[in-house]
Amino acid sequence: MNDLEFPHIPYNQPESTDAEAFARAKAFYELMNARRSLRFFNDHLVPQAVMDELIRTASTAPSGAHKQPWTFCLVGDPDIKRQIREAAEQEEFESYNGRMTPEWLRDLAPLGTDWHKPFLETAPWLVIVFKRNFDYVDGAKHKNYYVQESVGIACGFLLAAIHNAGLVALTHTPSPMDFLTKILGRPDSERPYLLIPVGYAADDATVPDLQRKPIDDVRVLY
Ligand code: IYR
Repeated sequence: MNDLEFPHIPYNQPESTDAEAFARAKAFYELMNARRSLRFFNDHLVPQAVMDELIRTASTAPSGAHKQPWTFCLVGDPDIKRQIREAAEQEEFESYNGRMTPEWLRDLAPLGTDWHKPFLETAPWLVIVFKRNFDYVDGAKHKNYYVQESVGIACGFLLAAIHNAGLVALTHTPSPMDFLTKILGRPDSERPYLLIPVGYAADDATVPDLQRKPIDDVRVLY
């Protein structure tokens, strides 16, 4: 007997040989290596049921003390998307015209980004991820742990799930993001973390021709 809130139960490790593990690891790498951030969406409406499965996947992420300190706001309403676009473009205009350092603007130049954000209206869905710094339990504030890490991992799961479903997404970080709290009426326990437009790629969509670092530049073996 124990009085843990989560009693421990046996874990059923799926059977796998090293060869199967390698084959699956390689196949998943190839799938994920084909993922790209997309800024050009078509207006095909992705069913909400698809989005719900993606968000369920994101919410399987590990989190500090299993507090699951995240909220995924799923926005398909054209009027709310327009409000978000207008507010984001105002902030981005300020960022591109004075708030970002010359070095930052030079680093962004190859990506071809600017303050215009039409994808915030063309993408059928915007997922706005909020981190929950604390939760209210019976009216009392309870602090969450490793919120930044937990929500980052959940966003990684979400991006992988989106790609696996054959959809595309962009990790958009308008700065500052407080306007999202206001537009979406979120409580003071939450702060915006990431804005992710999701949909299908436009027929004429392009992506920057970038290269990924080879493994020897990112893995140090001890
Ligand atoms: N948030 C701005 C600028 C921007 C910043 C980085 I770092 C990028 O990798 C891309 C864009 C924008 O979304 O345009």
